[in-house]
Amino acid sequence: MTQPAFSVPAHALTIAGSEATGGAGAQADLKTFQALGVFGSLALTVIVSFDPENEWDHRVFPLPQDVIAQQLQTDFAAFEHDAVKIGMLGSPDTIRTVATALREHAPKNLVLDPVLICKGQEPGHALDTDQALKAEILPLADFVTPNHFEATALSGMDSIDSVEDLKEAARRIYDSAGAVVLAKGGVRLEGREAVDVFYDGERLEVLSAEKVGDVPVSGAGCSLAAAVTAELAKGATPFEAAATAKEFVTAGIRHRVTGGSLPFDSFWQGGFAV
Ligand code: PXL
Repeated sequence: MTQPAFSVPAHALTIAGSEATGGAGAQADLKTFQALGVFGSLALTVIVSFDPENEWDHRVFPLPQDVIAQQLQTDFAAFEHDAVKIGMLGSPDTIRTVATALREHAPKNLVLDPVLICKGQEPGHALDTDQALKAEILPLADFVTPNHFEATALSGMDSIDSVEDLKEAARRIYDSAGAVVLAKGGVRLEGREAVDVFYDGERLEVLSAEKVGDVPVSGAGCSLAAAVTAELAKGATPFEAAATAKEFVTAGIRHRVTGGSLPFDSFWQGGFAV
């Protein structure tokens, strides 16, 4: 009889929100883990459903704290994760619940995508949540992936208008948080290249790729952080993880999903394999 071929893939957990269309959030994270050969677990924090009758505005339904805590209990009891990603937490209560579990289990390779706002939301709509994220989760993170807006907020800079500004933001965030930083300029900085800055306290690197269009693609940020998480889970160094994640994101944006009724395109994790 043929022996079954057991697999022992690297294992990553995402603590994130559901985004019903599948472009962003936990769906993007799990698809990214799978595309990069990593087994994924999920603890769901909120359920987001864009409202098609109200300009696809965000409807955010937070899950009860005991439901979130129980998922974390299950996930941490089930596996020793090689890396953990934090996506949308959504409220100060959830931030406390998640921080408690993280302090108790101290997972390796904690990657924070500091989701302060999503496309279509106003900056500063939930300052208490932003502050709780900074106070309770950021100090636990090993790696943080702020976008242009988040890098401005976390660095305390007035604005980020150039690659030099983005480098300065990455340095400031590293100095205050002690986590490796991959700060994303994306389409927000002028020029033909989409530029991200990596800084680990010693090595400052600019990662760039030619821009594909000039509007953000839903799920690109989630997928970048998830790709960093997957690569760290497999044993990559932080810089190797950032470089592969940049390639993964460039491919997913190039192969973006268009054609539905949404007012934006969606990231395609299948693009990397094409
Ligand atoms: O892209 C940020 C993001 C993260 N997580 C969830 C989201 C979004 C944006 O829509 O809905 C659940």
